[in-house]
Amino acid sequence: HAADALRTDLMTITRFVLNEQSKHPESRGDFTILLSHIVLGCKFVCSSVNKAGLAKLIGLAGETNVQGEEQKKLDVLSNEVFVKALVSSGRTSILVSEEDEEAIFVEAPKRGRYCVVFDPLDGSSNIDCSVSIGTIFGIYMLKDGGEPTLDEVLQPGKNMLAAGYCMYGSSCTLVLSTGEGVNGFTLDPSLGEFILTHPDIKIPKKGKIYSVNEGNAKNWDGPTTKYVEKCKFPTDGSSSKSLRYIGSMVADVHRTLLYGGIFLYPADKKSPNGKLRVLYEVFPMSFLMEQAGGQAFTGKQRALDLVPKKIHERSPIFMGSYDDVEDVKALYAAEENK
Ligand code: P6P
Repeated sequence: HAADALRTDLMTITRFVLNEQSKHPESRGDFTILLSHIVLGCKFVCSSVNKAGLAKLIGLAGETNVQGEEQKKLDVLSNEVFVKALVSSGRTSILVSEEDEEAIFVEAPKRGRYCVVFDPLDGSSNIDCSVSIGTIFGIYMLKDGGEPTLDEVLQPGKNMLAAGYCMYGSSCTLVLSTGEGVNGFTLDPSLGEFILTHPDIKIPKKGKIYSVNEGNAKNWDGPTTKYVEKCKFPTDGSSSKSLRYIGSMVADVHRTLLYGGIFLYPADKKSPNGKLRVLYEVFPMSFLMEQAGGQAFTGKQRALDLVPKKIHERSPIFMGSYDDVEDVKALYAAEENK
């Protein structure tokens, strides 16, 4: 009966968020409505990503529409879906998307109390070889009721109310934190519902995997070079770490969150601020790592303490198991004290 009870007592993401909402009696349910629109966007992208290969290979009707328009690139399509879903939710005032150079200010009648920063399809260069890709998002509350300005989204990541990602891989998995731990949900395509499959995710305190693009090694700074060296040739008698690098942030971070270890995209001589974007890659993933008991460091400070000055600003990042990031921090501190 227990198995039956489990099967019939479906903890969907909507029910989960409503439970969270019930802990805040003052809540008006706006956040729940906002999240339901983000979830809708993820379901759409999941369906499009899964069809993309087929559409491309066998020229399904979707490839060019009746007006003979070229099929939109999947990341452009995904962006349009998320922007429309978020604006129509009536709960947002400012949107920052990796796909749009300028922030989107929602028209007055449709405005709400939240700002959403997102990468609608991160890692989209990996679509053609069917490597997992994902949507990454973070949610801020408007600081004050006035006319929304860009300052409302140039907040440190520690001010985020929620963050998450949806990974489009062998299954469609949505990992979410609303500030009280991290939970993972898997899309059941037969129901069209995200079901709680990974309750209360905690990252192992120390891991056996490091994840970095070794091809950039010649341009790394001293502490990063020393750290990677330690992973490969440990001097404390421990065994070497394994290298796992997929090149799609959502996939590399998801593996790190579940298995432990460290994901790093350091600064290098060519890109002194690294490659990953602060608002919609570094902050949401750092938020999740801290909520899961790990940490995230930029080489100079706690990642979530960064105050971005521009919406597409980049930062170096070291994130994952608490002890592994501590090792990186010690090497940067030693460099500082030279
Ligand atoms: P590199 C994908 O293009 C992306 O933005 C992230 O998803 C990924 O972690 C990173 O870039 C990979 O960059 O330079 O190693 O190919």
